[in-house]
Order: sequence, then C-alpha cells, then structure tokens
Amino acid sequence: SLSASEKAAVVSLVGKVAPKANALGSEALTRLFLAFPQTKTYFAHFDLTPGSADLNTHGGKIMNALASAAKNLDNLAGNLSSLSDLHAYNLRVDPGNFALLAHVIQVVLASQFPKDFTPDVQAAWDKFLAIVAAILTSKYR
Ligand code: ZNH
Repeated sequence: SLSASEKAAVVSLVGKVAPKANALGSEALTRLFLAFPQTKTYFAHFDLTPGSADLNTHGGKIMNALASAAKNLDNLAGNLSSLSDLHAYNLRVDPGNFALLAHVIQVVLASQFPKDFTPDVQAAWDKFLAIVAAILTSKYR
C-alpha cells in the first residue's frame, strides 16, 4: 500500500489531471494504440483516430476514474468495486494490458506536467496505477 508521502504525491497531481481528463486520456490511448497495437483489439467499435470523440470520451472516463480513486486512497477497493466487476465479468481485458496503459499514462503526465511529475511523484503514480490494476483484475477467474 501507499505510504503517507506517496499518497500526498499522488494527490498532488489530481487537481491538474481532472480539468484536462479528456485530453490527457485521449493522448494516453493514442500512445497506447501506437506503441502497443495489440491493445486496439478491445476497441474495434471505436474511432481510433487521434483526437476522435471516442478517444476523448473514453480517455476522460479513465482519467476521471483515476482522479476519483486518487481522492479515495484509503478505500481504493471500495471506490473501484464496480469497475472491477466490469473488467472481470464483462470486458475480460488481458491483465498484461494494464501495465501498458499505466506506462503511457505516465508518459503523458511527464510530458504535460514536466515540473510537477518529479521522480518522487512518478514513483508514487507508478505504484498507485499498479494497485489500481491489481484491484481491477482481482475478480478474474
Ligand atoms: Zn477500462 C471501460 C477505467 C484499464 C479496456 N474502463 C472503462 C471505463 C472506465 C475504465 C472508467 C468506463 C466504464 C463505464 O462506462 O461505466 N480501465 C479503466 C482504468 C484502467 C483501465 C482506470 C486502468 C488504470 N481498460 C483498461 C485496459 C483496457 C481497458 C488496460 C484494455 C487495453 N475499458 C476497456 C474497454 C472498455 C473500458 C474495452 C469499454 C469501452 C466501451 O465504451 O465500449
């Protein structure tokens, strides 16, 4: 779990992430599909053109879910419970893909917030995203 200083480092970025959720999430998905083309298979019904409405909407959902989770670091499993059900029972995304998404999210945060995304903040976000991924894949069977 996250230490007090890691929690503070995660929270430190939330105020900047939430207002730009769509743009940040859209860029993360664009990077995901270009760097790891196999991830596109889950989104056959989307327009994957960079900047598309589908990418903005879905990217926003992901980043807003992370912002919400970051505000509930003491109850992450509870905060993410319904998303965990969705990914385990409906979407069945291969768990390996979560690390790929976590990677591109960190690239986006580093490029959009270079001053704020210090090594300490990055380490905390890496751990946070790994915990979120563990929760979202915890009900797989
Ligand atoms: Zn997921 C969906 C989040 C990962 C795939 N997602 C989703 C949503 C959200 C999310 C919020 C929406 C829901 C509703 O609508 O209700 N995710 C998330 C997060 C994460 C994730 C936070 C981590 C961090 N996913 C993921 C991955 C993948 C995915 C990795 C693959 C690659 N998702 C998905 C899909 C979907 C989702 C496919 C559905 C979409 C549509 O709309 O159709």
